[in-house]
Parts: sequence; structure tokens; C-alpha cells
Amino acid sequence: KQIFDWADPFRLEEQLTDEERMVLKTAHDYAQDRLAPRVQQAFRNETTDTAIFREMGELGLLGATISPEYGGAGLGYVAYGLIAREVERIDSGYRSMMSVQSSLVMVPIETFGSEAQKQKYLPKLASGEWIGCFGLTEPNHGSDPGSMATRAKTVDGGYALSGSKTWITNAPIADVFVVWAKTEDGAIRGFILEKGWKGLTAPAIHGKVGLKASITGEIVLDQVFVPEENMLPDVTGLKGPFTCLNSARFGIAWGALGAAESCYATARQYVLDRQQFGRPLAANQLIQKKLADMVTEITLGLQGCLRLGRMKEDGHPPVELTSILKRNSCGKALAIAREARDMLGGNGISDEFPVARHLVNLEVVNTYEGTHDIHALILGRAITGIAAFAN
Ligand code: TGC
Ligand code: FAD
Repeated sequence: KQIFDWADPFRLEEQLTDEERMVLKTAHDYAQDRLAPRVQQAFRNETTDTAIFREMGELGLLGATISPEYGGAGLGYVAYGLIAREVERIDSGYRSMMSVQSSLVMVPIETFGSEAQKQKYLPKLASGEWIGCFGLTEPNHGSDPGSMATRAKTVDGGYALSGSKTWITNAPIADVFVVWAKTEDGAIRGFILEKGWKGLTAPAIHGKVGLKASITGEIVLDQVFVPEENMLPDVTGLKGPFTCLNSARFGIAWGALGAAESCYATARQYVLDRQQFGRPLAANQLIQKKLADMVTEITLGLQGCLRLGRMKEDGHPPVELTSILKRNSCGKALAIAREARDMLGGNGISDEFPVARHLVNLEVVNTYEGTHDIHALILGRAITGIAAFAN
């Protein structure tokens, strides 16, 4: 007779391959041993430790799905999701650093780049020697990137890029910038820029209340000359950035549930330990219902992530499936973090516990890579055939 496992009721691990279990253990051990001890200070002081990229690179945690030919680990999507979950169990900011590098910088270079671009950039991004960022969002164009104002003007030998991007993860510490801009014919194209190029600056954005262990900045482009060979040759249009987002949003779907699992486990232990009215908080029906709701959402969510991961490994499932899971995981994780914070009472406000930090981080995760409502509209369009966000 099988016994109920409060931490893994549907026995997710039994559904993994041996290789995936090894990846899970590597990511879990790294996150618990190396990330957990530094997150409190990093979040308090808004500091991003760039050594994390090299540490992750050494363990093969960057570019998990990228071909070994270019320094990647050549793993499947489920393995990538498992890494995101273990890292985000500690902090969404650390998962952001990892997923921007893996999905938003390495994926476009591998998928749409020239052989020379792949050879030059991917191995150093995989090792963490170089840090990458992805510039799509602009001050006046967030949910609607198709209206972007950044321009790439044709000049002798390449392009001159002008405009600005904002809310860009990793930008102030980046060596490599994947930037999306419109050429003179109005087509959206991707460009690879490097730190130090004339006219390129990446000032940090301070004062964030969430995701403080992950640095965010602007990308300011003042007629930056980009040689022809640094344009991504194999994609035109929004399909370029959205292909990267399909991969990153899938990772977020797993990752947000990792943060939710951390909140659930913390709340469970707290209510078992904490006595009020002469008995553990856990003895109260209201408290037990909250835990039951948490484990239900986490468990169903993870099974959905696993199913989509297998579908992605087998082919090209409709992109709307990613919207279902990015939206569900973020919304449910945020609700779980709020409940957990409440269950910890006053201590829920302290950063001695991870819950309030997860809560403010998840506010960001629920917004970036397509807000909760934008994913509802992507689904609404697929369900009805009517685009609610179109002019
Ligand atoms: P729409 O007409 O829907 O599509 C335009 C073209 O793009 C293609 N396409 C896709 N291709 C691949 N994958 C997808 N998921 C795709 N979705 C659309 C589509 O086929 C079409 O191609 P073509 O050849 O026919 O031109 O475009 P729209 O402008 O109407 O789109 C509206 C909407 C709402 C769906 C879209 O703009 C959207 O998703 N907005 C959200 C913006 C967003 O997610 N931004 C993310 C910025 S990056 C970020 O947040 C990183 S945070 C990372 C971290 O720190 O972890
Ligand atoms: P808006 O698009 O102005 O949306 C505001 C509100 O209006 C939202 O609730 C939205 O759901 C709603 N809304 C918008 N349109 C509609 C509509 N048609 N119908 C109904 N409601 C609508 N971007 C990058 O390119 N690269 C990055 O690395 C990156 N990292 C980020 C890191 C952080 C910490 C943050 C906060 C953001 C990051 N982003 C990044 C930007 C992020 O993707 C955008 O913030 C997000 O896409 C939303 O855009 P916006 O902020 O302009 O909000």
C-alpha cells in the first residue's frame, strides 16, 4: 500500500528518466547548498552575484536544451523545467538570471543565428563566462511589442540602432545583448550587440520591491553601429522574440511552482511548530484547508508542466498550452504565497522566512513574459477566434 507523500503526492520523480533525476539532483543540491545561503543578503542589499553564472555554467545548468556542439547540455524540456523549479524554489530572481541566459539569449542564437554567431557566442554563454540579456520591452510598448519604436537604420556595412528598452533582466551586467528593432521596411529583426560598443549604455533600475537578487536595467541605444554579421539572419517578425518566449514561459511555469512549493513547505512546518490556544495551528480546520488547497494546485500544476514538457519533446504543441501553464502557475503560486504569508502571522513579514520574498517576486513573475491577463487574451483568441487586443 502506497503512503501519501505530502511533498510529492503524484510521485513526479517516478515519471522522470534516470537522466532527468540526475539533473534534478544536481540543480537541487546546487540551489540548496550554494544559492540558499546567500539569497537573504542579496535580496536585502539588491546585489547580484555574477559568479552565479559561472557556477551554473560549470554544472551545465545554462543552456540546458542547447546542443553540446555549442557548449549546451543537449537535454530535453522537462530537464530544463526541473532546473527552473529547483532554482526558483530558492528565488525567482536566480531563475530569471538563468532563464534569460538560456531561453532568451542562447535559444535565439541557436535557432536563428549564423554558424559564426553560434560558434562565437554560445560556448561562452553556456559556461557563464559571458552574461546575456534580451531587449524587447520599451518604455511605451510592453504588452504590445509589435508597436516598438527602436529602429535599425541601414548604414555602410550594417545598421545604426537607436531607441531604448526598459525592464531588462541582466542588462547592467551583460556582455551580450539580444535586441529587437525595426528596420526601415518596418520588419522586426534581432541583433546581437556587445558591451562597450559606442552609443550603448545599460543603466540599472533601482527601487524594485521584488526580484531584488536579479539586476534589471535599461538598454539605451544612441546610433549604435551593428555590423551586418551581427543581425540574426534566419528570422523576421515577432516570431523571433516569441519563439524565445515560448521556451522561457515554459520554464517559468515550472519555476513559479518551485516558489509555491517553498511557501507550502514553510507554512506546513510553521503551523506544525507554532502553538496557539494550547495546540498547534495545524490542528485547525481553516489551516488544514489552506494546506489542502496549496498541495492540490501545486500537484495538478506540475503534472500539467510535465505533460507539456513531453509534448514539446515530441513535437511542436500549440503555443496556447504554454499560456495556460505560465498563467496558471504564476496566478496559483502568487495565491499560495499570499496564504502562506498569512499563516506565518507577523513572522510572515520577516525575511528570516522566504515567504514574503517569494510573494513580492511572484508579483513580477506574474507580470513579465506576458501578464496574467495577456495570457488570458491569447487563450481567448484561440477559443473564440477573436483577438480582443487587436485594433
Ligand atoms: P500576433 O499577431 O499574435 O503574432 C505576430 C507574429 O508572431 C507569431 N507568434 C508567435 N510565434 C511563435 N511563438 C509564439 N508564441 C507566437 N505568438 C505569435 C505569429 O504567428 C505572427 O507571425 P506572422 O508570421 O504571422 O507575422 O501578434 P500581436 O502583436 O497581435 O501579439 C499580441 C500578444 C498579446 C499575443 C503579444 O504581443 C504578447 O505576447 N505580448 C506579451 C509581451 C511579452 O510577453 N513580453 C515579454 C518581454 S521579455 C520578458 O519579459 C523577459 S523577463 C525574463 C526573466 O527575467 O525571467
Ligand atoms: P502594460 O503592457 O502597460 O500593461 C499594464 C496592464 O494593462 C497589465 O495589467 C496588462 O495585463 C494590461 N493590459 C495591457 N494590454 C491590455 C489589453 N489589450 N487588454 C486588457 N489589459 C491589457 N522585458 C524584456 O524585454 N526583457 C526582460 O529581460 C525583462 N525583464 C523584466 C524584469 C522585471 C523585473 C520586470 C518588472 C519586467 C521585465 N520585462 C522584461 C518587461 C515585462 O515583460 C513587461 O513589464 C510586461 O510585458 C508588461 O508590459 P508593461 O510593463 O509595459 O505593462
